[in-house]
Amino acid sequence: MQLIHVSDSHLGIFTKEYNKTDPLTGMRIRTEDFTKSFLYVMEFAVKEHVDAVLMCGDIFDRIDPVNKVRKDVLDSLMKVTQSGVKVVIIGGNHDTARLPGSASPIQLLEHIRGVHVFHKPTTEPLTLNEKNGPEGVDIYPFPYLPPGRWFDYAKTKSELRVAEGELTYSERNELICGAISRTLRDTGNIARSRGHRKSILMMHYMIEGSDMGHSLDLVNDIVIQKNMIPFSDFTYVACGHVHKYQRIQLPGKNGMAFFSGSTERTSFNEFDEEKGFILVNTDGNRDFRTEFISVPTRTMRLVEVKCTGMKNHTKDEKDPLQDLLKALGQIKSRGEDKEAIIRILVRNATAELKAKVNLNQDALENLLRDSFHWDIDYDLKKEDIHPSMKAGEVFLKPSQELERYVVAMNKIGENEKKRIIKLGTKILECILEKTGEQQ
Ligand SMILES: [Mn+2]
Repeated sequence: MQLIHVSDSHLGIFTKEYNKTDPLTGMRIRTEDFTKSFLYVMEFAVKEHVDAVLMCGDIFDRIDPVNKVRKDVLDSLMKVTQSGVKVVIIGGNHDTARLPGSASPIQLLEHIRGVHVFHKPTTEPLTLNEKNGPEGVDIYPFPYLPPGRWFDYAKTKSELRVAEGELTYSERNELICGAISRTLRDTGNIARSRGHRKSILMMHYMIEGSDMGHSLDLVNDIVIQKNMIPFSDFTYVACGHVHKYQRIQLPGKNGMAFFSGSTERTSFNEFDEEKGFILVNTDGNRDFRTEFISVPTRTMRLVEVKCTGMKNHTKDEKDPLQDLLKALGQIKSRGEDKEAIIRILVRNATAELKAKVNLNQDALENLLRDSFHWDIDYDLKKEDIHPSMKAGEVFLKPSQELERYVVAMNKIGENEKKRIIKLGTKILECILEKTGEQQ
């Protein structure tokens, strides 16, 4: 039997920094990138005649995706299921409603024949059978639930007497983790009671020890401790939530949990991560064979430029702005800028270079005009990070600051510069005279 394990397609995502729209359709290009990656996986499923696609949470980036995204997902799931491929969907933190009475966008998909949606935990397995063969596998869905809703599962008769507000943060946390742990154990017990059937646990949670990549937004999350997963009761543990593809060793000989990772990069933090899904082959006795299949995505490129300091530079010293422009020119000549998201990271930068770049935005813009988006980040020299620490050195007198600023300007002639400095200094003198300060 062949299965696809995929997660975190984050359809409908909208990021402020990459907000270009397609002039023909009016649609946001970056949002469409995510749809394209998702459709690539769906087309693969149809082409390779897999038996099922397991979607481990966060298909949608938000609880209220736009209609275009809903339609794209509905259309593609219709196509996939009509070709005989089953689809199992669990909720993630992005596409699960916070309020118990509200609805999640994945619930719209459960009306498609061949699609199974789980937006709350259940110990009841779903049996999937091979399209053209005798094999079958039990699926145990363990979707994401907001912490507040886990609290309801935690309530026992004695706990009910304690109002939620009377609990401390750690008491509340303990109850939630206890509820998750208990539900996972019950699920494992059911799997074991069904004998030696092949079984898959699908979940959308971070696991202790998972590599979050450079992503920092998962810091305050519920973390499943490794010993909470009754891994020996499952043949395969399919996880979503963490965006970097990885396998996690669980205690014991064969214990292993897999994160397929996201299908596109949700932020620049993921720039160096390969994106894709896992093709799972259930043939064989106990262990499943897995293969990571990558999905085409938009290139994110980090361009690191090392600049020599400009402070007190003499005429013989190289101009760091020229270093930067030269590095970008090389990227361009290799065609690496085309349609890419580029971040320039200037190492060893000075506040002075930063000011110079700001004054030469159009030169950079012109060089990188074939890119999809570019921005610039500075790894400032230590003394330039906290100028107030060295007030005497870095914070010059107003007239000196003005002179330094004007001298660094590019498109102004020397005589003009002298005139600006002269006039500016006069203005500063007047101001300082009035406020009673010494120039
Ligand atoms: Mn998630």
